[in-house]
Amino acid sequence: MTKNLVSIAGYDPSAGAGVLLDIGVFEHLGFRGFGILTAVTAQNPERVDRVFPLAAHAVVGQFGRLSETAVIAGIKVGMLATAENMAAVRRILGQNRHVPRVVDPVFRSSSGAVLLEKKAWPLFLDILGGKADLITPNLEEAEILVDGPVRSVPAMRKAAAEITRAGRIPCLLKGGHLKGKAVDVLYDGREFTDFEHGRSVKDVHGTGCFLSSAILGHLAEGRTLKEACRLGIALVGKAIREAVPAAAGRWTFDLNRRSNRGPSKGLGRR
Ligand code: PXL
Repeated sequence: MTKNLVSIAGYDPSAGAGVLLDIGVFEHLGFRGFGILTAVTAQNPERVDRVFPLAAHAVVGQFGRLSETAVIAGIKVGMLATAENMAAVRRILGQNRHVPRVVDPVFRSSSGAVLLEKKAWPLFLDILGGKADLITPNLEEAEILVDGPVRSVPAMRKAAAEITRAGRIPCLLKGGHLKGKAVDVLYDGREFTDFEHGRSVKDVHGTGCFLSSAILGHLAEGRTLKEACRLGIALVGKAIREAVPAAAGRWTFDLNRRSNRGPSKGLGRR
């Protein structure tokens, strides 16, 4: 039977990021995707214009009714919007220790919009600590989590270990924006694994959402953490190569590209 994975995240109407993208990735990997909304955004590839957070009881209510009847095989957490939602999600994750859980710490959009209220940033590892199997910060998010610069591979190792210690969660620190080679560093609490990959010349929206969802899918298949990270990184790399232009010099994933007829022209307006 098809297994069910849940994304608890924000709503980007274009499916470039957030719950809609996550569900697309889950389905691509052969799962059924469920979505619990934490916030609705008004955005396009140029900017996130508005964030409309949902109340924490709306998040709890969505998950509560869903889990009464559906068997959930894994949970991915993305944009949370508010400290109250973060606390609500802590309880949800705590009640679902038996399934793989991946947390993508979303603080700001690539265009700079605040996607988690700033007062929640220093509390992130305290509140969600010990409640997941993996946390997947990029360099900027790692700098927020450790409150200091993270600009080199040695600094990434140090930060990944610090995040794992403070958050009691294994950490995959993504170095895609690093000067020099692109390398992601996994620290599982015992050892470091480096994943080197090609640097993308495309600025693709939603790569963090995509990767965390793909890793969750591979964990739910029963893969080890290291193997799930390796497969997730490979899949997002392939999806970036197949991404299509959106607007404003940005690109968007197109998981159906091979089944579409003819070359994709992207979202198509300008
Ligand atoms: O890529 C971070 C992100 C996550 N979730 C939602 C978003 C964005 C960025 O815009 O809109 C809903």
